[in-house]
Amino acid sequence: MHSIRKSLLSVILALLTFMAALTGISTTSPSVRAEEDYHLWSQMDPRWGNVPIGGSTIAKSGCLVTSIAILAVHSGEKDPETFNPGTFANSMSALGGFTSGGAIASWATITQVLPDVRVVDYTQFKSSDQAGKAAEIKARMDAGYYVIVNVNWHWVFVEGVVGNDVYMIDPAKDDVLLFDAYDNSGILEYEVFTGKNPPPAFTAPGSAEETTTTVTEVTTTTTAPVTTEPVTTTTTVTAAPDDTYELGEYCYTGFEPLSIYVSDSEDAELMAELRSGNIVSVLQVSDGRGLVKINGAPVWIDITKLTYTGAEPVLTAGDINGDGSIDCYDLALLNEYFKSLTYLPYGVSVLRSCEISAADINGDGAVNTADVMSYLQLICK
Ligand SMILES: [Ca+2]
Ligand SMILES: [Ca+2]
Repeated sequence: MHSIRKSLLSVILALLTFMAALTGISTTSPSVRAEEDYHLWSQMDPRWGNVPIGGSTIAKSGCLVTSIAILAVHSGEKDPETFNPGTFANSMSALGGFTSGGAIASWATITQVLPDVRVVDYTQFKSSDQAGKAAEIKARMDAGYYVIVNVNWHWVFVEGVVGNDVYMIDPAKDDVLLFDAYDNSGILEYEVFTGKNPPPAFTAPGSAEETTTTVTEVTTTTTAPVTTEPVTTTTTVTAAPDDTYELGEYCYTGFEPLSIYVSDSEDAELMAELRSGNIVSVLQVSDGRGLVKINGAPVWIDITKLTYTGAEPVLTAGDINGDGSIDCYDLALLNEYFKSLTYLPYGVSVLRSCEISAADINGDGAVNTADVMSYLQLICK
């Protein structure tokens, strides 16, 4: 089963890599910086470009390492005079933090090196257009988090959002506007991090010369209150009747993982952890708790922490995100679904059941390699 999933992932990876080549992720020439300004940090910088990460180097595979190093300085945890992508990579390597391919082996290792930096979410964009994606990033940053965006497997640090413009620090390019430098079709995923301090006020470069509208938007950005995680269903419902809650699919939207234990006893075994965006199916409700089945075993969880997904939309075959077209966004969701099968227990999913049904693009009742091939034929024609 795993080998099937692996081969599926390989096919999707190959396609997306091909698309990345089309959209032109390029590298810039190495350059020595006169002053230590982390805004200019490049993964190709000769001071650390050859520093090994697993079997690779920062220059070859260190875009995420460089982006996280930028985050550590930008958020006030580290001083750029004594810390940079090279020192960060060496600290990670000392803890076995990289795979042989140069990927970060475990998010926890990042936090061992940078105690204030923690991965709290890794997710697909829900929106398919620039405005929607910019709004998603801004919402996370207004909530006090940092965002690093994945563009066709290349990672860039987001410094701020003004209107629909997403300003980035790109380890491989000098460009600052995300959607000018990269095609929207490749901007599909992002990772959310904590930092020592919330994102500092951001002013778009040259904004003094911009229009009044833009300046107003900057003001909105800089004065937005920093809030804690937006758990939307934390109200006490002990006294609420059970018919308050519908039976059906619920989504967990909190940033912190929600632990599910086998029972209420203090030494109960951890059964699963729900992450933001995970879907569970509630079969029964009692005393503010919902009965779900995880790996076939019934367990009660706090339904007040979950959000009812509502009635199922009617989705046409192939259109997983229901935006009316069948494209790489749907294929990316299918990719995410296949990946999730390797780490989520049965009963927890990244997709709603209606979305899984829509992923069965050839309508044979199963979601598998044949559907991936159908997507590839449709998208590549
Ligand atoms: Ca779609
Ligand atoms: Ca199928």
